[in-house]
Amino acid sequence: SVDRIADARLRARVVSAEAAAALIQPGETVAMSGFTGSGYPKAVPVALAQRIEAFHADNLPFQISLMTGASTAPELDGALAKADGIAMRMPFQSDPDARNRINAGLLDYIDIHLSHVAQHVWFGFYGEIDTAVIEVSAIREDGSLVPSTSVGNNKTWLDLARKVIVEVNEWQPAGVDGMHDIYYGTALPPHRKPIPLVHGNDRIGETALRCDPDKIVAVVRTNGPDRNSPFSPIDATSEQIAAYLIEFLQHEVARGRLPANLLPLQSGVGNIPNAVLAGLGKSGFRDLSAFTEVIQDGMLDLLRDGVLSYASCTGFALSPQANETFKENIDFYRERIIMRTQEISNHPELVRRLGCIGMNGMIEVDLYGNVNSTHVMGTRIMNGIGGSGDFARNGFLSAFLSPSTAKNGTISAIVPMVSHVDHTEHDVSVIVTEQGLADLRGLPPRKRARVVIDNCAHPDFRDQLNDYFERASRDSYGKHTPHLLPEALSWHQRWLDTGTMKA
Ligand code: 0RQ
Repeated sequence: SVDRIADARLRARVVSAEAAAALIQPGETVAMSGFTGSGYPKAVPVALAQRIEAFHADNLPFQISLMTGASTAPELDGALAKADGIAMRMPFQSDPDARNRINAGLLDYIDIHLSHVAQHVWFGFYGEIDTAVIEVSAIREDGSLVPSTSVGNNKTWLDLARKVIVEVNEWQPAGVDGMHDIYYGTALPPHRKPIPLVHGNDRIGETALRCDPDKIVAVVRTNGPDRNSPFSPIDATSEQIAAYLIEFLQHEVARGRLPANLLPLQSGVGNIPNAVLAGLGKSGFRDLSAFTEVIQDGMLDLLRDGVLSYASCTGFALSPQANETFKENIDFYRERIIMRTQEISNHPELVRRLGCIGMNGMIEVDLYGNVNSTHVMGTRIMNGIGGSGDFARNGFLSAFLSPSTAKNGTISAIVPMVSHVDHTEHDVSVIVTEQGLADLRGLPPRKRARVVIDNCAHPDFRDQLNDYFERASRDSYGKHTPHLLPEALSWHQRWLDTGTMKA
């Protein structure tokens, strides 16, 4: 087979993962590839975790600041968190070990919009990047780097890092070459120009990443799979939520507010978005498109069946089975999938121009439509805001989806006041639970409360919500957005004290 490292200069720099990890020093800011479990480095982070553990065994300090595209995998976030090797993490994670350390107050986590990451690093808000560790699928003869299954912030990391370690992963299909679109036209204010992308499937960049070969200090060969966690089968609750959302989209088409093939879809990851995608496949829609961050199983099926004509993304989150399908049909998918840097996949200018339809999960929503996507009981972070805010604020419309209760029915996802705000009432168009859909567009606060309670709340909590809202409407200091401040967060405190939000 053809050597994936076609550049002889860089072939001469192949070393072991341990030798590469030895080039990373305590206190460094390290920027790695990886987005929702795809395209992250497989070997150097594990070797780095071992190096850190050896330091700690000798009572020597060793921690890094770690930046990526989004969440990664046990071999990256998990290994480094377990080794107590991360001082600061940004911008998104979903690893149980990292999450526990963050919530124990041992690891500093900065949760920011995914579209902000590259530009904030360029602006200098996070200091200098010492090392970039980037997985690629191949190195071309001219030294350019063909990304693997995610692009994320790799362009920025390669441009800004003082030194670069490249992992070349032979497990990734060689046929991804040609799928990527790396835009090199970004500049810093005041020199920015419009981004020349008018249709979601326009190509505006190059198919590979550039990197000054003098900065590449090590190349490591790997052969390992992406995280590829299986999806649980679609349950009745997810299916019901999906059905309400799809009915709403059909209604919008009938009213002439959306074209018959909708507008480019953005979809979060998880069970409910997967159910929405499966539902779209069965609903008679054709010629749809996706301008989103992540492609998960359901989108591959829609592409295969011709329901979706193309999908633009920055990474994948596939089950092992879907990954096999992807690899086997890579030539088909390469014609229909465009992988971009995350500053472009999530760019507010483009999301606004294209009129994306955002569909994301949430933890809880309040009577007025403020959404908490990240913090359980206002204090324990789950994952992070990810890209949901990029699409919620800037899209054509934005739907937030959740079961109406959590933790065996002890928690209402509809609360008087959210315990943490990720998406303000100004950014939220539609709320969907298995009880129904609340269309908040064009409604003032008190009318929003009415539809949220009537359409979305679980019957077990409806009386309690009505009671709060009625007393608030009577006794509130202001009657625009009525609240009883001493009670507004009492549901959360009650759950913490008694294990249920029920009064
Ligand atoms: O916890 O597993 O410990 O029981 O939250 O909840 O119902 O499985 O739903 O996987 O879709 O996650 C908001 C977290 C929903 C996700 C969130 C608990 C629940 C469970 C997971 P357990 P479910 P999902 C594109 C867009 C932000 C990022 C984003 C998310 C766990 O959608 O991370 O949108 N969104 N990115 O028990 C207490 C509540 C709860 C609750 C749920 N009200 N109170 N716990 N849970 N609701 C992708 C990227 O940006 C990369």
